[in-house]
Amino acid sequence: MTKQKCILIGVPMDCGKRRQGCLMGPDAYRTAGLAPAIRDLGYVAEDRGNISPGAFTPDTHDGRLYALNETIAWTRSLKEAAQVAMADGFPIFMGGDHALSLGTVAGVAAHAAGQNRPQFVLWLDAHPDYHTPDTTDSGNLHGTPLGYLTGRGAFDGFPEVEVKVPTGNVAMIGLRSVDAPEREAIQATDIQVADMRAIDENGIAAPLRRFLERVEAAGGMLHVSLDVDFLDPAIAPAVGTTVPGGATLREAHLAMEMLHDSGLVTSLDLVELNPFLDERGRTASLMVELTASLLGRRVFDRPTRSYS
Ligand code: 4U7
Ligand code: MN
Ligand code: MN
Ligand code: MN
Repeated sequence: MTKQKCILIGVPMDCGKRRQGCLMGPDAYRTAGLAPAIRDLGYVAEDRGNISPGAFTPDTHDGRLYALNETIAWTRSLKEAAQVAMADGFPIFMGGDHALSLGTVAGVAAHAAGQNRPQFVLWLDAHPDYHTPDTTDSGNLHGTPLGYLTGRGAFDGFPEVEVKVPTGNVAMIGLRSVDAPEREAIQATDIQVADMRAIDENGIAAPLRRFLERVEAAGGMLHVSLDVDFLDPAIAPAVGTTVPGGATLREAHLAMEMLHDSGLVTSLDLVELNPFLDERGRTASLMVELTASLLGRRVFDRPTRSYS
């Protein structure tokens, strides 16, 4: 990516699931030094502070879907904020839980359409987050953003997704917890999937390279949505939905390094960090390190200093 301005946007959204704590995420990233790490790499980093949802009718929490009104209010304001930020630079959304992607990706995709460019989405996550309000058992809306963004099912009350992300423009890497209705639906699409079994067998580089080649060939813009639970809980404990058997430290860094080298990434979500569950800030710090890799931090400039 060209050395443009990085725009940090705090999203203290915590209503996408019942377990609370993600609202502390933005301040944990600030404390862990996200902005200085970005500046060290030669970028301008502008922290625009936290955004908030617009007014909404307080949720009664007795319905099937948890915090529906609040989630809709966040989605509206995030969609708008994402569109504005895309016009100014490279937005980094510091979450907040994964329900924030309902809004960020909708806004980013609307911006891409205005540029006449196709939007691609890379979902780095243990989960596909491909539910609809009808298929979710938990009622937790952080499990639904890709269902919403691709136009799957009815999302009553949510803003219309004018610019849907075609399923063929989505890659999910790191999957290891997929609910039956998600599995069935995904198998009927052309979504590119690399679950942990595939990563064990072939490594993470092969599926990522294949996806990046497709983004490049299409002249696409690429949004990366990085869920903390993509990582193995042994290295990233600060998340409510831990699933063993996740990406290793090097798999995650390699993915970030390849994303940087592609020059294709145009926006980023950092989601699901729950600082209340962290151990001396190690997960927040790891997420900062991964962001630095995505923005070009490296050991040596390849290929001149590579001794392979
Ligand atoms: B996350 C789950 F049932 N699928 O719907 C659900 F396993 O943003 C988990 O990826 C969703 O952390 C996880 O509640 C959402 C569950
Ligand atoms: Mn997720
Ligand atoms: Mn997840
Ligand atoms: Mn989660």
